[in-house]
Amino acid sequence: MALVHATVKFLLFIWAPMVFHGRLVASDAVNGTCDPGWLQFRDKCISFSSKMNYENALKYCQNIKSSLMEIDSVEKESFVASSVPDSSNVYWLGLIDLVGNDSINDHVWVQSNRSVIATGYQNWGLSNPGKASQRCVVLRNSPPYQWYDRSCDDTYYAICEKNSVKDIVASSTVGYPMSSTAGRNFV
Ligand SMILES: [Ca+2]
Repeated sequence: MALVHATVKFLLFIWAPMVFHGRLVASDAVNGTCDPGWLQFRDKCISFSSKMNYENALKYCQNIKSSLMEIDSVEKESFVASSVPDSSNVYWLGLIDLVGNDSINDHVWVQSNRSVIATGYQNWGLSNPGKASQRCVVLRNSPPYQWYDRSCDDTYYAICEKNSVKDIVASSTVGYPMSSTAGRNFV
């Protein structure tokens, strides 16, 4: 019995770090990683700017290899809402009214060129979008956080996002050594 116990203990000692390591690698392969200073939500990296008008917000995000935020799920919106530097501030989203008539159909996400209908998620504030002259859209904690149309000349904070970096080497090692013969031979 003592020998069995010792063997089990030895195997646990050897395998535990491998299992842990395996999960870490698998998680990174799915969601990737973000540069320092960027927040991570699933496979997206998120950053906030200083105050600027809409045109400059678009340029600001482009200059740091990103795009103005697209919100296509309540989970993503909840993450952003809980991550903003100041909940009393107002934040530009990457959503614009292409036509300028307040029709929901004409609101398009600049990052993906998808209409707000196509993404299947909307969270407009009461009576919004409500002014044809206001063709840009913000996320504002009214509360709760909802979407409001605003003049593109106004100055608010941009939310930029970009895809995470996925490590090709890490991806290729998923499953090792848990399912590999080499791993068993090693033990
Ligand atoms: Ca409008």
